[in-house]
Amino acid sequence: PMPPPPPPSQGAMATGAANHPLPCSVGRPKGTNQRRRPASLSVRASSDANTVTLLDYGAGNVRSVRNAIRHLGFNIRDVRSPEDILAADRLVFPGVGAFGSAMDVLNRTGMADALREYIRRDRPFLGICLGLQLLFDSSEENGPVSGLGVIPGVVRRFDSSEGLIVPHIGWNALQITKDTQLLQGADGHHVYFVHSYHALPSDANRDWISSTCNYGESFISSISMGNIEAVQFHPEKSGATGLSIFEKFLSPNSSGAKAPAHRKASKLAKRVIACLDVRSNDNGDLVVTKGDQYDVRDHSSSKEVRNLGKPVELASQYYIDGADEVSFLNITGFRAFPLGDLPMLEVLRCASEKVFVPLTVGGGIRDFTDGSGRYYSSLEVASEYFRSGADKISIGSDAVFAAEAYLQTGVKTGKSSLEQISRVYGNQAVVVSIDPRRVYVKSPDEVQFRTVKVSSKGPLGEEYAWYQCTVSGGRDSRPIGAYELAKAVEELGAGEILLNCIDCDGQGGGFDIDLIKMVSDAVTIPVIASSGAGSVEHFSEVFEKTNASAALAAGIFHRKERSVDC
Ligand code: 1PR
Repeated sequence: PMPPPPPPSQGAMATGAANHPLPCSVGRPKGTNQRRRPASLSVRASSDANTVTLLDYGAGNVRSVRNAIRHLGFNIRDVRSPEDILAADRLVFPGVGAFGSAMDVLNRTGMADALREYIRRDRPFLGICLGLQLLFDSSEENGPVSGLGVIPGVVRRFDSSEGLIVPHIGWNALQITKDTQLLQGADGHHVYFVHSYHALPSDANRDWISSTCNYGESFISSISMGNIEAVQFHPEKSGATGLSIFEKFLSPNSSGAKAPAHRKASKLAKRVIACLDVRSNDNGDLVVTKGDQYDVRDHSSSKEVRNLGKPVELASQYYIDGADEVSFLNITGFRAFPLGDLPMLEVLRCASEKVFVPLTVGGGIRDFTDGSGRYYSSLEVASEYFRSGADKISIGSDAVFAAEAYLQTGVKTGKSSLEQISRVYGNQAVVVSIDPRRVYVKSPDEVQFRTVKVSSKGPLGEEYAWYQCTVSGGRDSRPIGAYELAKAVEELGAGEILLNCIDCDGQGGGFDIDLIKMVSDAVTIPVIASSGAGSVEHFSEVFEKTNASAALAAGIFHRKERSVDC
């Protein structure tokens, strides 16, 4: 589930208000059947109508939920003790991390009993993602593990044995099964899901279900009973539709913000991702830039880094234009240590206050020892990105080295950045970015790597090509192909692959269909097609001809040739 948890060293109790060192100049428009009895708990005085209580049990980053609540004009009171739960007027519970560790914390702190009691009293409650799953009897996740036991049923993993892509990541349609205020007008709307586990409808829990969603099979996307609501999707990351749902919970008399007209398809939608390559220019300002085949310097005599605008402004614009996700790639992160890169962290903090769809950030995620000899693990680097507002992180160079080592030894050491981060944060939070270059060959026998028969022959009439991976932003080529890398990183715990192609980058001539088909047929995790979009037809083509789950583009949006929602 999203958002992901931080490293275990962070401690287990409520974290209090999100750390928020610098203000961003952001406008904030206003916008039962209890089955177990808890131990007795006293109740404190209750709060004012504009304050919502947030159960952040310290297992992860709930910055996005906080940002959405504040954006809708509400204050947040953090739960610090079980009594705070019982004193709440309105409780939001964005469960994060794995089911078992969440239940451990809730049981150990007495919050599990307080939650059961709060729910038994039918007090206003909104569970999000794991916050829905925990209401059930138990989960298979690293288990079986017992849940809160409020709703009958077992939470199970999606079955990927028939090729279903797991995690279920992306925008999928709600099918409303019960008339509730929360989901009024949301039938058929797409909302953002990211999860590998789900609860299934049954006779025993039928009365609870307020909507279902279809992914491989029909699963429970929300429940509603009296004042108890919970959703499997992320309203805080579901754009205007999600904010409208959230607002209906926060101020029940509102009709919610205006949600966009609903999209008709009733299956997982293909995503369109706006990408911002970010780096410091020669004056030291962090700018959005864009390369041609990864060369971001002007071809004029000045050779300056191309400056296409300010990162937060552009990200906000693409969100408003309808991007399904926004990615920031810190393209020189491989040089400098990103924790020293405070402007980039500040960009993330500010963007996450304005952008209510998933944010991915990549660049420089690796173990690192700084000039003073201080060692930072890649997990610390990733944690800093998550804390600053990222929903997913993307690893480039370091994943190539990890895959090479794995393919050489056949041993998963568990120590690579990819393995560590996906173990702690869940694989849905870890994207691997691949930067390959096409290498033509006359025959597949010429190389040990997987080749494709290319649609357009090479300069010497070659009919085949393999795709050689690179590191450090295309500067160094490595002895591994994109196909081999993709398979290896899937095994090491990647949740998604961002598949670039240096030859096509910035050219506007279309995606490399041969490459994308080869890789998206080879793995069962989602593949994001990237590089080369120059027209609307290029997006249609890549979705028709390959198994890509999403398409990412940069130049076409920066040049304003097309708006994201075209
Ligand atoms: O290796 O973990 O530090 O990560 C570095 C990250 O920065 C990688 O994800 C790598 O792809 C990216 N990167 C490094 N150098 C460059 C560069 O351009 N010089 N940008 C770079 C990669 C490629 C795309 C681009 C698409 C779409 N950018 O993400 O946005 O090709 O472009 P288009 O639609 O204009 O064709 P690490």
